Amino acid sequence: MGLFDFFKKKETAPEAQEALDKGLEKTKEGFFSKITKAVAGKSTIDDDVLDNLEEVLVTSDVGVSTTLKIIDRVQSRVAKDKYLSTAELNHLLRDEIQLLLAENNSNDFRNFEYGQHKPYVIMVVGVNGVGKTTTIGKLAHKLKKENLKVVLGAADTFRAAAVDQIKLWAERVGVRVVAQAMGSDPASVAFDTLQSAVANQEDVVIIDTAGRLHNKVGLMNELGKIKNVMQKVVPNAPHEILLVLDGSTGQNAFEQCKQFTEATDVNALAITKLDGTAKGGVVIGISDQFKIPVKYIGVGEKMDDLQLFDKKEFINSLFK
Ligand SMILES: Nc1nc2c(ncn2[C@@H]2O[C@H](COP(=O)(O)OP(=O)(O)O)[C@@H](O)[C@H]2O)c(=O)[nH]1
Ligand SMILES: [Mg+2]
Repeated sequence: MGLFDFFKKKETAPEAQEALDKGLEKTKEGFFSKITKAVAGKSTIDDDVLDNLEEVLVTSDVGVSTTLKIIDRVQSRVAKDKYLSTAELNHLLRDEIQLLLAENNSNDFRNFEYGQHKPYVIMVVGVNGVGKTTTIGKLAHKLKKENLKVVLGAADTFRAAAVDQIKLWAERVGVRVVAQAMGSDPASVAFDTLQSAVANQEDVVIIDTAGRLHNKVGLMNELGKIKNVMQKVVPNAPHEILLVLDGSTGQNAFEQCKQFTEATDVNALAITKLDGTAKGGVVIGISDQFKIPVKYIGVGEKMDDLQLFDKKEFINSLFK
């Protein structure tokens, strides 16, 4: 298998499917109980049902603009195939959401130029607590299982606990980590990490960062400095700027996505904590509204609970 063929492989292993189904349980429960209420006493999909459906989607954190697009699509289907029964609503919704996402976000993660860079450098950004370090640990585990040599950079030097936490993950997973003392310059940690990765011929570098969203300029400067220093070692690094969003925060995740994409060139998203929330609809809205692919989803706290995101599988699982 080539260096990054792993990313191109579809993750349809039964365990992964099961973990996805389980991870989306709470979202499903919330969503379908609301839909059941929305169609109560109705046999066909009429304007009342559509109004209720709109409310269901908005309250499931799909976001207003994506909800309106979905309702529009359902409405045209209903206009075309008159007297659609409410029993057909679930399938109709599933199909229209899948079509919407396929049209609006063709820029899928499989199109990134993986194999071409060694080391492949990933800079992980996002506010404090969203799951950056955990996602890094899980991702390192995945890559290591594919026999890739991975090194982590502890560039969240803001809190002592952050450095300890990434060291702990590195130990559990069995990969190398480069760290300095708490309070040291994050850019210097990133520099050291890249330099040693080149010297050791490692395949993937994953740099953790502090999630301080003081203001846009501050964030831009902080991340810009880390990027500049990296480029002294690997000219086109970072190849991936992975923004981590906490799926359980619903609309806040949209807001953070907006702010980070304005501050830096985010080119991949990870949405975490879908297992603990009924707000999984956020993945649909974010996939639709930002032209940046959701690359990973987190469905639990354990090492194996990170999945490559596949729009079609995700929606299928939601409507299963
Ligand atoms: N249930 C669940 N918890 C998660 C997931 N990802 C991260 N967490 C938890 O979220 C908390 C914050 O994670 P952490 O990686 O420290 O966030 P960071 O501050 O962005 O680095 C930790 O308790 C993690 O175990 C996930 O996919 N599911
Ligand atoms: Mg952290």
